[in-house]
Amino acid sequence: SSEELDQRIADAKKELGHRLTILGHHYQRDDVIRFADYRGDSLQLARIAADLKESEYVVFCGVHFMAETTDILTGDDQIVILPDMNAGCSMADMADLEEVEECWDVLTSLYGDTIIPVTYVNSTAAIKAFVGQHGGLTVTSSNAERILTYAFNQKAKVLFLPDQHLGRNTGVKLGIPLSQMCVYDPKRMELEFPHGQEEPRMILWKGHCSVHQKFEPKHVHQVREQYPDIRVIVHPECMYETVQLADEAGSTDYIIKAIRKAPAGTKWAIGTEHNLVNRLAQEHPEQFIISLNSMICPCLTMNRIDRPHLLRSLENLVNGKEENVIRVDRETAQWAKVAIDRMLSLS
Ligand code: CIZ
Ligand code: SF4
Repeated sequence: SSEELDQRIADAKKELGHRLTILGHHYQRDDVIRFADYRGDSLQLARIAADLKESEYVVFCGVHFMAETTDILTGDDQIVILPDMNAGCSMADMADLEEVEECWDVLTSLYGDTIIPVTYVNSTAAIKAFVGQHGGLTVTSSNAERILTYAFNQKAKVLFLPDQHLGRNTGVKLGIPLSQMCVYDPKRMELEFPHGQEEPRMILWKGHCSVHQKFEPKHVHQVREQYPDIRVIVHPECMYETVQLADEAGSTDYIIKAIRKAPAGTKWAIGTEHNLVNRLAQEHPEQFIISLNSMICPCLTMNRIDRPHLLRSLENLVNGKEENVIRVDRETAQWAKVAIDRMLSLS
């Protein structure tokens, strides 16, 4: 039964005591995140883990690339476990190393040594390592403007991986016209110039988040028609046209803080993952909160981490069995860490 499951998870957690830390991403289900010692976005969680020297095990309730980042930052100090190995990220999976190497060849043959690669932290460790090896760095949705500004001080052009939307939205904020952005399609190994063939300053990888892509301009028009005084707030993984129509756009942390500090009675339509929107609505009964898209927009892979998977991971550890360990090979980890550390030193 449901109570039994909760009880067994609590018991296993208690038995492991300080040897265990459970991390929970904001997009996790309510019934899982309840058991997390810490909640946060992907980078906050990895940094928390790196500071927790006392625990042997980190059970990461989130998706694969986040567990990798946690392993990269904790090094040999902790063993990182992902309760379901199928909890991937469709966006991270849109850029694999071979494709990025091909792209790099195409770009360097066209533009020589004028490009710096930048990758959103929502990418595999292999891509972060590639970026680290080629003089680049990682970004998150909360520091993208600062990091891109730095990148453009290094080189004339930026290759932005793997989310075209975060890349485009941030570039526009920095004043780069759409006509100076092109899109690299890894399937066709070709550059696309949707806004005219000017010399590009940003080359956007043709990747996206399947969840945030579901928030469209028509949804902004619909909620405003229904609630004329509503504020629309979206994540910058949403498409450019949606972000332009919204009142505000920002990272998960930005959205949470905006809701917290708004006067009671503010009406909000939020364009981000369903579990987080739902939780914000529960935690803030003093606000009126709906999803920007009335169809439920969950991250299916985040939702793969359910109580049975969490329980299995914990009971395995109680029995001395380490299953679903996420360990990035040390060479990849070392270069990925170079890319992450460059970002952290600027944050
Ligand atoms: O969309 C995601 O997966 C986000 C915002 C992750 C994170 O925590 O950076
Ligand atoms: Fe990946 Fe999107 Fe899910 Fe985030 S919400 S883990 S970017 S698929």
